Amino acid sequence: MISDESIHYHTLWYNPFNAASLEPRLTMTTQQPLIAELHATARDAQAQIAAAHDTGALEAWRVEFLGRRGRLSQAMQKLGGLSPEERRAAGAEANRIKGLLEELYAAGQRALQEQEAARKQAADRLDVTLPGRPIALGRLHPITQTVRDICAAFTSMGFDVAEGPEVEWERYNFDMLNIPRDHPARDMWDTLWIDWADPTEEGRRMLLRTHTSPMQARIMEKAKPPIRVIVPGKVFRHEATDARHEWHFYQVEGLAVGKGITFADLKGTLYEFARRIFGPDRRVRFRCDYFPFVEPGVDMSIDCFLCKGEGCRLCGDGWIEIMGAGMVHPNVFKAVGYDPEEYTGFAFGMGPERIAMLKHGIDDIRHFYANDVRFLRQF
Ligand code: FA5
Repeated sequence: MISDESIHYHTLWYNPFNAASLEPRLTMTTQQPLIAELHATARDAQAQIAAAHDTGALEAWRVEFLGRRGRLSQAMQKLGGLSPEERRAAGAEANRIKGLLEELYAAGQRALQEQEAARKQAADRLDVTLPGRPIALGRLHPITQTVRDICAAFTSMGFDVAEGPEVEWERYNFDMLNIPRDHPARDMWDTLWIDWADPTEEGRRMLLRTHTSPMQARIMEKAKPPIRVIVPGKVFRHEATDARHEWHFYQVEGLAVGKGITFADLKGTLYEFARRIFGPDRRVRFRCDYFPFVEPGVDMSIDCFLCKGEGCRLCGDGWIEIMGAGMVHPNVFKAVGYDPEEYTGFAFGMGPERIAMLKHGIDDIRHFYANDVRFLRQF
């Protein structure tokens, strides 16, 4: 806020009648009564304007000294009663005083304008000492964190990371993986088809990929062994949901191809992966399973965190399946132009949601995509 002192200061600063400027300008003072009256008017004007702290007071000052019936006017009316010589001298002095009073009035106006501007500035002032509003920091979704952990476990074992399309051709999702059209194994994946087929090529139908395995064919089609790669990505199935099943979820595919790769390499790699993700105390189970693109095929399960392997509503038999795996089928090698006599390899496909459930003790997969921040904030 601007103080009274500073108004006073401003007024004086512009005041042509201040101590420095007033005296020399009144050196023409004579004993002529009208001139004496004019000088008294000027002194009073100067003294009173310092107290004009608002527009009302300044206007009152103007009316009193410069108004039509003000003191200067009244003094000037007396000029008519003077002799011509006295009138000339007093008239000149009256005009000079008038000029000085007008300057004084203008200075007062400027002072009030500055006061108003300063008041506005003070009112609008930004208080930089107030603490700022905290920026709400987001965090990675638990599944993103899990996918990254899985990728880190495999990259540290020498695997590369690749990604592929979520909208896929039937050829890569099924045909090249040893699942021809009308093969009953297609029923293993309830498929969401895209209502579009390539009219130039018979059988080129589109779908939302049901697993990340089509990337096995895409990668082998382009690259030559040795291959060691993992493929994280989203997959989609036309499936009813329950505590362990979503209709859209992530998978991380793995593929290793080279000369002399055996089932022992597959087991060793996956044991090491389980040790890195779950620690050494978790139990791992391999069971024979069927996938058309591997031979032999297995699934890998981890003991259930909820019932500690006893069997419960979440797991059923005490184990939660986290991935399918096996040795790459010779027909898949043939489909991509590899000689199955020369190369062998293993492949696996795991579900990060299931892994996150096991790691964090989450009893329903649907929590991950319900997007309830109270749930998500815990990770
Ligand atoms: C496959 O999708 C095969 N492509 C995996 C594979 C790759 C086998 C390479 C052999 C060689 P499966 O349908 O079992 O397999 O799915 C693999 C994993 O995905 C499961 O073990 C499970 O962890 C996860 N998964 C499967 N269905 C769902 C679902 N509806 N919701 C959440 N996770 C699922």
